[in-house]
Amino acid sequence: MPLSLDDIIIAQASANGCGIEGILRMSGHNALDAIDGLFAPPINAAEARNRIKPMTVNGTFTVWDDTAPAPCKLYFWRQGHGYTGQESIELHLPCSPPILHAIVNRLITVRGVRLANRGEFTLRAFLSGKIDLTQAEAVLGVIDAPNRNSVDTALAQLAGGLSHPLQSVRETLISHLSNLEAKIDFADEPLDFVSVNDMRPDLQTALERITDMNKQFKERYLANKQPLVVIIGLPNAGKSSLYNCLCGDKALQPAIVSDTPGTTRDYLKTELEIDGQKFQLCDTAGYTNETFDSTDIVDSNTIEQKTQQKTLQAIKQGDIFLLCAESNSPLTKWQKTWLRDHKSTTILVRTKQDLHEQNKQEIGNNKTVTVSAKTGQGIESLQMQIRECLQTEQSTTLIVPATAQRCRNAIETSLTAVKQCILLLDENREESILASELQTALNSLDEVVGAVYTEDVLEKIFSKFCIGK
Ligand SMILES: Nc1nc2c(ncn2[C@@H]2O[C@H](COP(=O)(O)OP(=O)(O)OP(=O)(O)O)[C@@H](O)[C@H]2O)c(=O)[nH]1
Ligand SMILES: [Mg+2]
Repeated sequence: MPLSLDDIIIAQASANGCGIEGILRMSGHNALDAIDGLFAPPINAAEARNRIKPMTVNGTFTVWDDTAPAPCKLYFWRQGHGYTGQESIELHLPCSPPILHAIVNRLITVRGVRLANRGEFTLRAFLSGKIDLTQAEAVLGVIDAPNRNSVDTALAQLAGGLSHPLQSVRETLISHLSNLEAKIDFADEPLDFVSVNDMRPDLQTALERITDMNKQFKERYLANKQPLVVIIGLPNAGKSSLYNCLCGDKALQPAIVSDTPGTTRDYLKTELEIDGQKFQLCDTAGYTNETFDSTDIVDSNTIEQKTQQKTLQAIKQGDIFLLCAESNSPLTKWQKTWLRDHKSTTILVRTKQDLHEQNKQEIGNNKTVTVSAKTGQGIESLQMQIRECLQTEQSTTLIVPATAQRCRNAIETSLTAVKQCILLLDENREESILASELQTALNSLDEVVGAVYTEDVLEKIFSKFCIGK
């Protein structure tokens, strides 16, 4: 993929085949000179390049010297004003494939113009600083959008929905990083620097913005993959019975149900669909206080430990959770904490309703459903709650899939680094350590907007475009 902005590129921007209008698009330094003598009336290039507004001229284009010229409308944008940020032209002609091909050939063979590569117009817009990488991906998002929601998302991103907050956070980080570096470099000088503590409110705002972006990235990720709904709860809470009930005849194999606590050891998964909304349902082994307290998956040998590891694994991948607790049981400490921390993604399922007349009072404002896997009571209402939960998680997605895929880890890294920097600030740690965290956060955000990039990354992004975009 050529990264040079020097040569003039051309491509057909309208669809192939016959139609009412065919569009040829050109971009590059002094692109207007390439059609000199072919477009009539002649354009005064110096005058055109002085105009602030784009110029439109109705005229003709000499396609073949021995034939009458074709009617042609010319649009001209001077340097810095068009889509690519370069001098650009569009020729709107009758949509006749022989005419369009002949003009392209003529300009290539005798005027030194080059055929554009896939996405090269958008690549130039990026290289000349007109748009950042997230906006370039949004262009592709608009072209590829399968439905109205996707178009809305892509247009919002193209309009700067992601670029503006990113830019503001980057400016904050750059300003504090340079302040810290100046303090380190001129530690012995009697200079007046901004106090390190003054960084705190700015970093807190930056953290909130990155957290919000990170949430959007996660939501897009969820929208792209089939969401995983995980059933969790204490041993014997009725999880496997609920799993079998929700799966009906869809499960390849039903989960084993027994009154011995700890029956389920491994986890089972089945693909289900509620009103067209697809997801995977996963049954897990009983989740205990000990599992909840262990911060990560540790090496373990006993069957119990291995079982708990499996549950932790499923939870890590889960998007929505059905926390099962028997209707008459008080909630344990971890269940209360879980419900508080996963409010929007957890449905509290009170099980075995047929056995208990009185249900326990619920806490907080978590979504709750009381069910009986034995009689089927409440199952339909639970299905509706699951569908609603999945839809809420997906409807707020503001990021096009390509950006989410490329940048998810980078946003996460910057989030961790800014968090860490605030912690270190509270511990009064030295400037060099704070600076290192800020640098990490900034590097990751630079990757997202494309302030730093490799040719491989650009190749990957722009090769997905069509020629002419
Ligand atoms: N009456 C009644 N019994 C139920 C209901 N749901 C589950 N049970 C019984 O409760 C016991 C435990 O059910 P399971 O579904 O195996 O519970 P679990 O949470 O998967 O248990 P572990 O896999 O051991 O963690 C079994 O004897 C079930 O028959 C229900 O809605 N009504
Ligand atoms: Mg079970």
